[in-house]
Amino acid sequence: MQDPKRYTITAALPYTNGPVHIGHLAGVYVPADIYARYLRLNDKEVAFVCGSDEHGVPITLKAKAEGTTPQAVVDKYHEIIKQSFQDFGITFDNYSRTSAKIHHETASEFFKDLYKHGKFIEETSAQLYDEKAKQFLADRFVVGTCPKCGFEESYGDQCENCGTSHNAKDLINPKSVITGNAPSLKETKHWYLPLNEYEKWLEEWILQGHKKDWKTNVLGQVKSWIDDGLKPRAVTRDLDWGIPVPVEGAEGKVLYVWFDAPIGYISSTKEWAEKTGKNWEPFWKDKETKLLHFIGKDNIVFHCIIFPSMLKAQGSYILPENVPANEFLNLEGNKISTSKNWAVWLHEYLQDFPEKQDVLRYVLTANAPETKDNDFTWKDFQARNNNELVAIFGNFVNRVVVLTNKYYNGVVPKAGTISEADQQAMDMMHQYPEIISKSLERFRFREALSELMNLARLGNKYLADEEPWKQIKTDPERVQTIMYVALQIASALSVLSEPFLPFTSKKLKEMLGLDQKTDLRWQTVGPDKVLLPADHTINKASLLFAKIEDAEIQKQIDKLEASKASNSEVTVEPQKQTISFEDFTKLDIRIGTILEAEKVPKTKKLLKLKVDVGIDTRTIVSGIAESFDPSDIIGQRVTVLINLAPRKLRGVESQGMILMSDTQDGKLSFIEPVGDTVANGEKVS
Ligand code: B3M
Ligand code: ZN
Repeated sequence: MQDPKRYTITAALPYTNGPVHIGHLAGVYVPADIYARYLRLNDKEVAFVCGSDEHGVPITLKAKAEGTTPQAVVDKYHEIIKQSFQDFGITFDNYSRTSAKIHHETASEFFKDLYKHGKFIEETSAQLYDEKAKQFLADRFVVGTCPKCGFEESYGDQCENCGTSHNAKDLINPKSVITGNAPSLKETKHWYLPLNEYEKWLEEWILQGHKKDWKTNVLGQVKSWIDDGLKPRAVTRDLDWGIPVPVEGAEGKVLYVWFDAPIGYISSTKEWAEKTGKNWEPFWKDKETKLLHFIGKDNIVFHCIIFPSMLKAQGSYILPENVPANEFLNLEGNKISTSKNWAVWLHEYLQDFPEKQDVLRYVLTANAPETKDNDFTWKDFQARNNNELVAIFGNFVNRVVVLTNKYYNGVVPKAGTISEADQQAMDMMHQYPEIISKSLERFRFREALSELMNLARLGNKYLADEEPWKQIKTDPERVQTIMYVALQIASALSVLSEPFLPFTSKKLKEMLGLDQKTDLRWQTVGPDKVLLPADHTINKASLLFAKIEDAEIQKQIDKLEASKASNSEVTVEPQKQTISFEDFTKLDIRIGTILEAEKVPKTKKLLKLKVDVGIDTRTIVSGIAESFDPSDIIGQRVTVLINLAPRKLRGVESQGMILMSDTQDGKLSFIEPVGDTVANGEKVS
């Protein structure tokens, strides 16, 4: 779509089972906000909507864990999340919540509409049931082995290891999260969206229609689901927390959270329209609206397959033009985890660094997980602040403002003869709106930010080449021109930095006396307009960025270490039920040596090993690939349970199990004999 009339920008609705952390910010909210701000600076009509996702199993589980009600949980986190987004400068036009009346109504209507038009399949079938908890087990209430990759902790609706989305009944060895029991089967009626009927259309719309403009990670996931074949997907659940299924014969059932949550984008837009006296419908129904979903990679299936199929089934809605999903951000080398408290929480960051919103925005964008998972470290945070924001951006602005005040009492001097170097610098500067736009419009936020920094570098280089502080003694007239040019570069920075560093942009505009101007736009930075004409008065210099000292960083690292330590205390599992000696003697455990190791293709966790266990050399498939490189473990002594019934994992028969121990840093460690006098095949008893 070349020049849409308006934009609807959605950012994934955060689950209200915990606060927002840097992973959410880097993946979703910072890029979405940059984009929305950029569009507004270009005079585009934008509805940037979000809200709290307050249904679903994670909320119910959190309430159970905290010994409180789901309502209390969502009320608490909704406030924290909403406030922290605001303090961080995320400019949602509306931040709603899915417990809002308008959302319940909108989602119910949507369901009823599809129901009335025969878009669902109604089916009674046996589903997983926890006899003790008296509850059906779907989604995150059940874990088991992923049928696709063999990951043993897959959830009922999605495997966190390989990203596959499945039905709870597909899990191998399912286990109730509530009681730990193996579920039984019980009949229940549900409504299914027959995704299989949309397969061909999805394939044409996305894989053929968008193969050039969508990110490869998104296309890759979509292709793999379509290749696997789409199946009907239940959009209702047997739960007591959620939006009641609005048809007869559905008592005690609610809408599946992933059915109602994306409709939350629509209800948030409606809520905004009501507040502002606008009409919401063109934002969702006019073909000249560009709809964009900003999400993390674990949400791709829902935004590219399920929600579009719902919209298509309904018939009057537009479809997303793009779904620029990001990969994941890790923290100090480990996966961010809400339950393990391994995270930098936004509301805590804002307490510790109340004036440094832009530093975090900068680091998360410069290091955004756009094409692969990335790592956030506090050392990198410090280095980027000190070596880039302070030393490049801050330094340039500071020199310009200080010298202008020193030489001319803050009054912009008249330019004299423009030299070749002056012209070059200004020509370059005038290209930046377009250079940065090009990157932004392709959702390359890292690249866009680094171009912004190149503009600051251009300013620094210009000053370093022209040396006004030296020339002031010999050629004061020339210095007038130099400062005039440098001031224009600073003013360009104040405008173009706004989407990325809004707090800095505001401060800089104040410093340059541009804050009262209401006509500053992206394209104002160009050859036709002078932002700081001669005789305009600027203000005194104030610091845009301050150096961050080691002690401040150490405090953050200590905080993480402490959470790791307290975590490891609580994660030591309680003792299991006692067993008889006879039970124990059934286990045949031997010492062995790994002879060969290779990765099982298309899995993250699995290694195929050849292990000499004394009696024979056998194949064992082991879920240790995230802790070890195959080449590093050849010759490793191991402890092996050899009489475990063989089972197939990803097509390979595993004839035993390597015994491993968990480590404090979430990896695995071998259990090996001390010294080399224990031969392969020796028994462990
Ligand atoms: N609540 C976010 C998540 O998976 C999920 C997004 C809903 S977007 C409609 O963390
Ligand atoms: Zn999996």
